[in-house]
Amino acid sequence: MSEDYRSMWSDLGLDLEAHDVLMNLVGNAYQETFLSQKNRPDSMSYFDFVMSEVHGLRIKELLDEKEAGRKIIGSYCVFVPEEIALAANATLVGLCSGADFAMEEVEKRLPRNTCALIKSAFGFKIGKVCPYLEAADMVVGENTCDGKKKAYESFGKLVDNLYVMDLPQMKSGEGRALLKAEYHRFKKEVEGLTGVSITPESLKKGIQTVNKKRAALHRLSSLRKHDPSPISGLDSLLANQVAFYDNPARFTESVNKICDELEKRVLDQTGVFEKKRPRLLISGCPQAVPNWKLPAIIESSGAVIVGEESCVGERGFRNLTDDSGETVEEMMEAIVDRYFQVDCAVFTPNSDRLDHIEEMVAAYRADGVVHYGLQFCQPYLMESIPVSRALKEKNIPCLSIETDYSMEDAGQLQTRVEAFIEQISG
Ligand code: BJ8
Repeated sequence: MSEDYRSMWSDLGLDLEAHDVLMNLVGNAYQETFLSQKNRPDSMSYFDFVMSEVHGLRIKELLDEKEAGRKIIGSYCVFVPEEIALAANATLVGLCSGADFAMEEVEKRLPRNTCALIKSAFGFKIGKVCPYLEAADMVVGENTCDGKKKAYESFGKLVDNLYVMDLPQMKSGEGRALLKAEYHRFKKEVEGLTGVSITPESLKKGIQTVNKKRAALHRLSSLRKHDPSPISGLDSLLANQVAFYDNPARFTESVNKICDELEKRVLDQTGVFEKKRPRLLISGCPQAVPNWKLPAIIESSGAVIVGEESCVGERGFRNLTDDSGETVEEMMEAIVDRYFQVDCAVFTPNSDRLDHIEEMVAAYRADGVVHYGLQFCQPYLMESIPVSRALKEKNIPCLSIETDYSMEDAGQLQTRVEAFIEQISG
């Protein structure tokens, strides 16, 4: 990394020493997990570049955008509508929450039995290692699970620009009305932040930009329906992860380029792995960068991941937003309709999610499902029980994993995953 970046990080208030530690950790994990894979699509080099510059060039771009008058909004949840941010001349970025950091300090502010994702958000702030968070003009929290909801009360004491969005818990008329009211409140807040009023034209453009990004991700995931899969689950997950902070138009173009290459592979019947492998679907909690532990274990154990039923995956980009409205009001309705379909486990009841898992198993021709629940995540761990029961009733093998971000259980996970793969291959 160049000296320019060091002064940029220092100006953002990062702890350079701690940041070096984090960057080394991510760099080594990336090398071991991604670059060591064989037979990767050539166009994945774009993502290698993005990852090598994850706290460098992209942050510089965001700071340049700020210089030119745009605002940066950070978020921790796929319920924060990027369309509205873009329409008001702001850029939305996902905030890092995929690695443990400054845990001793974190556990002075949060109970030990808090999920790793929430702890990570605190650790990156307390440890001063996330330039996205420090560059953000507004940080959006959301009332989803109880853990996040209560944690934002303390988080608000660590960041001075936290905005909390309320979210419904039921897919009822009242729930939709709450989401609508909250999206209007968010729109007003963003307009206040940027000083730019959203117009029908800007909102339509925002919707179309995000739709194109999601359509490119659909195209990529559809290619994984082929057997053999032309791309590894790890590389596809990486694309899903990068979607949260890359420039949307450039990201879309790069994903489409990968898809062009993968289509050729499909025509030539060349997969990413030399021999046939069991096909698995991962379902459950989101996997933020650099949380690659479980997928790395699964693919190094001889299976290929063909889909993610996750917010960093199909749950996050499944639906497009209708862009046919002519007024801001009509398009806001379409945005509410689109997001109200997200089947996060914080909703009750949440039968749509089970239907989606079953649909995905069929569409991606998966031989089994690995349910991924973060330790202490009540919503997903609770749902893992009815999910695995329903799958087993349909003779779909399911392995429920409960883990965190540490590598302590890697050996044990490997053993369980290998046994599961053997069971479904036998
Ligand atoms: S829409 S999944 S991104 S809330 S893992 S913090 S649920 S205890 S992340 Fe999520 Fe939005 Fe839902 Fe998606 Fe709580 Fe569970 Fe932790 Fe979680």
